[in-house]
Amino acid sequence: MGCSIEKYLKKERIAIESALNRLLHSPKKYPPIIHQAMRYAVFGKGKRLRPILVIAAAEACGGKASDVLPAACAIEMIHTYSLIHDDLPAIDDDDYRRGKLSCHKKFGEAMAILTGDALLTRAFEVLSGMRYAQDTTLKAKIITEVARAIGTEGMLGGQVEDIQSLNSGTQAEKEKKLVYIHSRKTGALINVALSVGGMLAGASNGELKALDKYGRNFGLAFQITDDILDKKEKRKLTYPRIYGLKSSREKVRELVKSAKVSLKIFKKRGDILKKLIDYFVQSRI
Ligand code: GRG
Repeated sequence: MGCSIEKYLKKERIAIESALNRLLHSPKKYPPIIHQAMRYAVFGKGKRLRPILVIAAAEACGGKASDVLPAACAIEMIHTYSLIHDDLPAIDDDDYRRGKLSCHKKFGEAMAILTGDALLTRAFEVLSGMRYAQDTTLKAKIITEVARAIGTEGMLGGQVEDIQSLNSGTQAEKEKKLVYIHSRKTGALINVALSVGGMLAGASNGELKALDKYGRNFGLAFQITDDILDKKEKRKLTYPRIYGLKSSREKVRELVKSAKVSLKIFKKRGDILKKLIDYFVQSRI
């Protein structure tokens, strides 16, 4: 695809946001407060990285963006749920998210917990209702993979370890723990976004393996970049804290390089995925 990445992102973000608007209940639907809170949290200044990865992966495998939009929106709903719960006083205690008050600051803690639950539930309802995935075995596989990626073996497990992590042990032990946390807390959803896009587009095993490799490198590089840029980082265990900024930037560059190598199988169709890692990771450090 020979278009600039900014144009591509603008076009896909418009498509994603209008699909989210269709897939989320009306703010007037009873009980209105929960539907208003769900929309409040979803329609902030989000980058829409994960749904864009669903679309780009599908396109790299010969699929169409319009066919994967509901799945892309489901992934964004799950991501938004994780942010709402992460911001709660009991976890990260953040007052602002996506350029405005965090969900619990706007709607209260109880409603924010329920809003996260509601988005998670709605995401699976959307995945189960996907009309374009005629193959019910494939649909079940996708639902299982998403559930696994965000459960205790994935995103939730990473979050648990992150909350408990201590800055102790040897460098090697700390790095092992960091990779465990990042590959689950941040990486698992990024990875499953790519594989859902690929699976819906009928990707071959080789293509799915390539997306997995790209996703692993992308997820880790994205999290290290976030930690490099986040001056208010409260966690004890981060790459910059263990290795310093210079080595962390070097690590990001290595991961980006490896991610791009894994895209060879897609030839020209992998160009957008290449541009995405440059845009969301490489160009930010
Ligand atoms: C389920 C209790 C419970 C908690 C979930 C896993 C989790 C807690 C939270 C993950 C949220 C988080 C802060 C992950 C770190 C990864 C990260 C950099 C998230 C922000 O993603 P962006 O930058 O955000 O893509 P936008 O707003 O652009 O979508």
